[in-house]
Amino acid sequence: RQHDCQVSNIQVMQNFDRSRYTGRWYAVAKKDPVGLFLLDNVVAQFSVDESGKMTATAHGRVIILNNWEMCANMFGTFEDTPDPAKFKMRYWGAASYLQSGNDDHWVIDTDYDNYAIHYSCREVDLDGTCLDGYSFIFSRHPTGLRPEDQKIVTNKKKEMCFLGKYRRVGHTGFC
Ligand code: ODT
Repeated sequence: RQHDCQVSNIQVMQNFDRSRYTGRWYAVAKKDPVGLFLLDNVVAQFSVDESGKMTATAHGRVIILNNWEMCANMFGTFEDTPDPAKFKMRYWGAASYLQSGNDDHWVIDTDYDNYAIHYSCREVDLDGTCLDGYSFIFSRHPTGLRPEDQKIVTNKKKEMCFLGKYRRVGHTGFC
């Protein structure tokens, strides 16, 4: 039941605390959606505003118009849902030709100080599994995940049915 790949059965972070989640997160791995956007050098910065709403900025290397490489500066606002770890993320770019949209944004697991696991399913199939989704593995450390966090992350990749679908996200200083 836990690994039946039903999007609605995927467990998310219990008692998610958005204020402990604030600050910088370095993407270390990513499962791409159809029509991937952010390639590498991806860093997200989460904040909580005066009214308690979560917001974020992110940057990353992208290639647009087939061959133009640039650093995309992105913004996101998060709409709360009844589950404290599940949000709707409205996002847009600093420039109009960058991607924009409204995605689910789920925090699957985090210890707040070292690792975080994000999940978004853009399209749920008729059988309840995810047809088009993406996921970021984040670290507080630009150098990557600590060895002790790696098995937690591997287990969660299995639960999300994304095991084997991630690629490493490098940090080369491009952005
Ligand atoms: O890169 C892709 O292929 C799809 C992802 C595009 C969404 C990027 C929007 C970022 C908006 C600012 C929010 C930052 C928070 C990021 C945390 C997780 C990933 C969206």
